[in-house]
Amino acid sequence: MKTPTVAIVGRPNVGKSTLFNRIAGGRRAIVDDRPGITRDRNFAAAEWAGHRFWLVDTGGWTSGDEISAAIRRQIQLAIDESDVIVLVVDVQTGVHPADLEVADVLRPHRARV
Ligand SMILES: Nc1nc2c(ncn2[C@@H]2O[C@H](COP(=O)(O)OP(=O)(O)OP(=O)(O)O)[C@@H](O)[C@H]2O)c(=O)[nH]1
Ligand SMILES: [Mg+2]
Repeated sequence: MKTPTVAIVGRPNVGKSTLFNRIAGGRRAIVDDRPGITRDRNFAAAEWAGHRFWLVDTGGWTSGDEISAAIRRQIQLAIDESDVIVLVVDVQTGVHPADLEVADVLRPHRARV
C-alpha cells in the first residue's frame, strides 16, 4: 500500500511548523513568532500511533502580494497531493478572516480534511 500523505494547512503564525516538528520529531521546520516564515512545502517521513505517513508543512495562507501567491500555489499542491489535510487554527485568537479563506479553499476537499 502507498504511504499516505498528511498536509498541515492554515493561515500564518498559527503553529503549523510547531505541529510539524512535534509529529515529525526534531526541529526540521523553522518556527518563529513572526508570520510568513514557512514558504515552500517541507516534507518529512513521520510515524504516529503506529501509522507511517509523509507529513507536509506548508506556508501560511494569505492573500496579497506575489510571494503569498507563490505560497498559495505551494499550499494548493500540498492539498492536491495529500490523503489527509489538517487545518490548524489558533483558538486563543479566534476566527480570523484568513481562516475563513482557507476554509473556503478546503471546502471542496472536505472529505479529506
Ligand atoms: N501559545 C502557543 N504558541 C504556539 C503554539 N504553537 C506554536 N506557537 C508559537 O506560535 C509562533 C508561530 O509558530 P509557527 O509554528 O512558526 O507557526 P506557522 O503556522 O508555521 O507560521 P508560518 O510558517 O509563518 O505560517 C511561534 O512563536 C510558536 O512558538 C501553541 O500551541 N501555543
Ligand atoms: Mg511555518
